[in-house]
Amino acid sequence: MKNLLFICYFFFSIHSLYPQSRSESIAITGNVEIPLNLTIKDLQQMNVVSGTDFKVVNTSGEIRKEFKTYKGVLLNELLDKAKIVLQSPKEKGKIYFVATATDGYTAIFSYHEIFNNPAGDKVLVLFEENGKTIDKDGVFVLIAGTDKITGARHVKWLKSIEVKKL
Ligand SMILES: Nc1nc2c(c(=O)[nH]1)N[C@H]1C(S)=C(S)[C@@H](COP(=O)(O)O)O[C@H]1N2
Ligand SMILES: [Mo]
Repeated sequence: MKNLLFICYFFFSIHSLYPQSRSESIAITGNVEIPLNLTIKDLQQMNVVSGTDFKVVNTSGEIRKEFKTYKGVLLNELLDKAKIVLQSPKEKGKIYFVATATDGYTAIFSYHEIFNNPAGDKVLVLFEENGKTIDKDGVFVLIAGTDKITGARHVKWLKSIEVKKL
């Protein structure tokens, strides 16, 4: 009985440390020529962008979290690597990207927001916060740096980016 209690306690503790399942890779899927499944190692070999002082702000304006430094790769670079399928340039207006986490949390970006607006140069898939791998919030976290309420499209436990067309 004691052993059973101990085992239950052990699994409960692990569960509260990692309430969501962690995805060790990000799948880039959908309307792409080359579907990808990228690990931290893959991202480290791409153009790594570093930044400082990111604040995760919620709808009430409260700072939920702050990281001093971060490292990641631009979403537009990941999408270029996967090569978005376009029959004609006019289709760009119909293309959008769905970032999904292991708990089902979702954020959406449009093609023009990412490739035709300064906002796109601040959308990153992070693999490092404060000089360390991410840990508590999963392996990858997506951020949208020019958002006002940065919490809304701060996607923890990121597992996939889907390229879709209306
Ligand atoms: N995967 C995932 N990411 C998420 C959420 C979530 O429930 N699941 N909550 C969001 C919300 S509502 C906010 S305000 C920010 C900061 O929330 P936190 O303090 O729980 O990290 O993360 C966002 N990212
Ligand atoms: Mo939030």
